[in-house]
Amino acid sequence: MTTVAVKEEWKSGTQLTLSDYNSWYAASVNDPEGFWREHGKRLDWIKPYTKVKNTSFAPGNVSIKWFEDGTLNLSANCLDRHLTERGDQTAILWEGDNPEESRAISYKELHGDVCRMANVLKDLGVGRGERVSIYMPMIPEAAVAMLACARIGAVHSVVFGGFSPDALAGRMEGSGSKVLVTADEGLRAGRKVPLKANADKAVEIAAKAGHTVEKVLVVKRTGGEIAWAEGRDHWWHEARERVSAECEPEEMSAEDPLFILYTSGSTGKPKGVLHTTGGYLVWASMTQQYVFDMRAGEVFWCTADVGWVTGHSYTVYGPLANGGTTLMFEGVPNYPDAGRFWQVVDKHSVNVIYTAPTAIRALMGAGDEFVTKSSRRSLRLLGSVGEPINPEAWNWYYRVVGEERCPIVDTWWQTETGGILITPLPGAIDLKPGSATRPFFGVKPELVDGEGKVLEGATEGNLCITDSWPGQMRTVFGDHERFEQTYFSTYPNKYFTGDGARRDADGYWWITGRVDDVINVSGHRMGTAEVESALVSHPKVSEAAVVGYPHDVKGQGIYCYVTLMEGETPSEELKKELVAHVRGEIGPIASPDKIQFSPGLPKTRSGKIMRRILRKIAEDDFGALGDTSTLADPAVVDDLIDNRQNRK
Ligand code: 6R9
Repeated sequence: MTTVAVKEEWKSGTQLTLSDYNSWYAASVNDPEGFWREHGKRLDWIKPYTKVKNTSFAPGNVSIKWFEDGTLNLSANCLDRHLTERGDQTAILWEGDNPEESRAISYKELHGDVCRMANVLKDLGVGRGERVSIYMPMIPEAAVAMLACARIGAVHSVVFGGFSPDALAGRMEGSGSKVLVTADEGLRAGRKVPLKANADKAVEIAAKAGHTVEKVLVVKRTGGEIAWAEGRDHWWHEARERVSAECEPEEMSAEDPLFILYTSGSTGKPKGVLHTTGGYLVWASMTQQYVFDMRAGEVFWCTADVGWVTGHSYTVYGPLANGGTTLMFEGVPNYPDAGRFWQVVDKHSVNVIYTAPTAIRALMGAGDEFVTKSSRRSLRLLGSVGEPINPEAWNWYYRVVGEERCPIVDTWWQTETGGILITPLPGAIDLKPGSATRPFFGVKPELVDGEGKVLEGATEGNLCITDSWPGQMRTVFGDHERFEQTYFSTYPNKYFTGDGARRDADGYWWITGRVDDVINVSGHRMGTAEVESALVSHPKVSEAAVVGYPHDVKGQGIYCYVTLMEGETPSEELKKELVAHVRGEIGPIASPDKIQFSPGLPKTRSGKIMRRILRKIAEDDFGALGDTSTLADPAVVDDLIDNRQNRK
């Protein structure tokens, strides 16, 4: 694959050069203590830290603390400290689902809104350290709610608005949220999303499980009909009139929890990834500045929903911590048509767009004309995140969208890492389509084989990180043992990412995808175990095995092998019923793409389903099934293949 060398016009004078990158990187790994002592100063601390790094990946004693004796408030860092210099500058530029609707909110206004929401939350009984769930559409009030929690020292748990009532209930229970912030309805591609109705159901489901949600704060978005529980439900637009627009920020310790975000793993229920205040914000703001070469007065657009970590770090916290203008988009890439992204870019003179390969592939499929009829002159940098970007999509993004003017930053990271870990710095690092290139400051990636042996040179293996960085997650909420077990037990003394990667002869990193039972569907993480448990909760299903398979637009699609109960008959109707069932249990993002009824599943004699084989069959790769000798009943495989071939 050809390298795209740094172009002269990518260098800005504010950005680091390659030699800066090299010397900063060396300093960051040789003397992390000294490096971060200096860079932690990018935040406003109430009480400056004297301790910098106190971290251990040792088995049985994993403990991660950064800047631990410092105190600060995150919302003051994102708002108050910008007021004198840029109080009237737009902080949030909101573009509605409807192309006629947009709003610009200045730092001053945002500060007032956040203070009001903070006071309302206090009136609803929220105190320091308590959890608040946020189930919102992409409207500015979602960011206001997050910042308001941070202001009063409450811990937010944002739940993606596309999740089902069941999923929301589980997350409210898991985080112990007594207060929920939601909206009457969301709006996506002209269709209404019944958020409050879902929230009502979720509160009921949680109540049955013994968890009481005491208060629901409701933002009016569409004005649609909703049910109302007197005493429990409160309108935001009414409550805000009763409180002051000033709210003193709470002084928080750097290691006080900031947020919980649930994410899928390879086993069991989603984990509550916990991030704390100081290290997280140092990481979000520093990566925001250097990866996107942030420049004053620019408009930065991260297309991710605030329900995902990318929306936390790069729609809300990174841009605001640095005093930038962040664009928040309520809609979808192909509504009213596949030119929407580029219309928004032109309308708001967007300088940097940060989106996912799945969106790029979908727009690429719609044809170049949707792109070429826009100007896009304002764009100078393109970002990609969420899944590996195939070189074809990379090239289209580079050539057609960016007209070879704009560098692409392919950024690899995870909910667990808080922010970007492997990425090019534009203007410094030559690009290779499909490679996330080089580690960010302080990040020490390593490749190991299945036994944990460290692999050197140009090679491929399992991706680990050998030392802590400030943005790293601190624990799984309420379950530190699961944290250690999940991330630090496979390869002792290292953080295991769950991804596979290749390092080439130039030291560039190429992420190859998950090596565990997590699949990546349109950039959304999905545990195959979650989809399986949704399927088997249907009364007609006795067993299910779910794997990913290559999908042109989504990256991976969801392929389900389903064994029915005795006496049930496979049918197209039943397939539809199962798809609807999974959507109801988890949400539309978990919709199965293919269901294959399978009277038997390939199992080892100890009863373990051999997913390796199921993956191959789903990929139509029948010749490469590998060793099937350990199967309890090898004939099952032939049946599955016959079935697959007949049904295509
Ligand atoms: C930020 C985010 C994390 C998983 C991660 C990996 C995949 C993310 C990627 C990428 C290749 C990239 N991933 N960025 N793979 N290249 N640039 O997406 O967090 O939702 O937790 O997903 O996404 O597999 O392990 P999250």
